[in-house]
Amino acid sequence: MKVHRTTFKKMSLKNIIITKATAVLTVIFTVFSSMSVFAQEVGATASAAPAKAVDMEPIYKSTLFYVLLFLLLCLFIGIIGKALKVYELTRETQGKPEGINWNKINGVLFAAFLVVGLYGVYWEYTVHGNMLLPEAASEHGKRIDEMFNITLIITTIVFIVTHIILFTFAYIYKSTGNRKAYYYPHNNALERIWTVIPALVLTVLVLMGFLTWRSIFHKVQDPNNQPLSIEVTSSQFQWDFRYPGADGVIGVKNYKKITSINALGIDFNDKNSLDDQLADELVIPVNKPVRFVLTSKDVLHSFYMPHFRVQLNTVPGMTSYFEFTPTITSDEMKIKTNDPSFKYILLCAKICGTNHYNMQKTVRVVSQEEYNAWVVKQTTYLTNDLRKAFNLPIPIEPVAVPATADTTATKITEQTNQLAFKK
Ligand SMILES: [Cu+2]
Repeated sequence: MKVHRTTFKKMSLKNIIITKATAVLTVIFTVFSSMSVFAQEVGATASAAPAKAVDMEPIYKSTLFYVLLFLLLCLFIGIIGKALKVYELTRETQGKPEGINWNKINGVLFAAFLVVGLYGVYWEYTVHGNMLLPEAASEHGKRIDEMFNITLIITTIVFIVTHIILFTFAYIYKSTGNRKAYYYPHNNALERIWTVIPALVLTVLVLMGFLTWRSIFHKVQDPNNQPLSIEVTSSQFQWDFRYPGADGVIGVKNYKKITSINALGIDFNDKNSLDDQLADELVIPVNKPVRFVLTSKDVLHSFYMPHFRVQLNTVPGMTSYFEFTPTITSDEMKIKTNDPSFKYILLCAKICGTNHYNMQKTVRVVSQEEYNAWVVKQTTYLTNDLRKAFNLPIPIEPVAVPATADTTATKITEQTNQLAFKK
């Protein structure tokens, strides 16, 4: 029987050593492989734009430094543990009482952890709390912020109270050898209290979330203030914006119509498409509802405008909608945030591929007059080449021809560039 147990012990020790070695090797392998992938990508980008060559040596060096530092720390802790063990065993063989009161040390560590931890929470709330987004720049955003704040207040109170109780009890009631633990297996009243109170609080929070969600996604439209529709097409790695033109309606599109000159696959057999406009930046009028029609050409992307508290996935093969009303213009926000370079931004919030981080666009919220002046200057999507492709009559407009031809040229170069980049 004894022999059996020793073999079992040896086996498990061996297993532990093997597992630890495997774990360390896995970490090192992962770090180096991800670093080399990163290096390749940086190399690819660097070759695309030779001016920006990135020196990888400092990155390798610093990673190696931290890996070695970590291994050294493990070794150091191991040595201290062994030294203490030897000390304890020596005292035991000499018949002396235990030299180190571990219960006391653990109790003090618990108390210290409480103080340091609570200070950490305070630091986090003040230092990083200052980096929070400015006030919501949309109608529904205020409701989302309210909900966020209520949840944060409740969870903070619960967090602080429970942690004070937990660590104080661990300190006060540490084992001293004079006390015996009180056997207290069950109390129905306590069970009821700590089941009912969280259930009630969570029900209120979930209901609030549900009602807020409904108010955002099931809006009753005001006939006197109809929303402006803007179509957003996401692809790796860009956003394309289509404005509805004078008729206020965005035309139909169909992926089967995608060609080298019709990157979005717009169907010009639909009359509503004829006056649709392309825009390079997102400009929206203040205090007017904007209805974003969201689609994706390749993978999942996420339409994310943090200042308006807007985020929704764009999904290939389906259309999703997000309607909201911006309430603060870009200029007003510059004054409110005391930052003359303030810009609203649109980001992709899905890790959609290697150049995901490049999917950033500026959003401008302007007055209705400024918007009207801006929108008439935007080019129409329909070019003469597209007119030919869809058998539409080509108007004789000497001024418009070079401008439209130019847009087509840029579109095609853009696409060729992207193809070259993918290779
Ligand atoms: Cu994306």
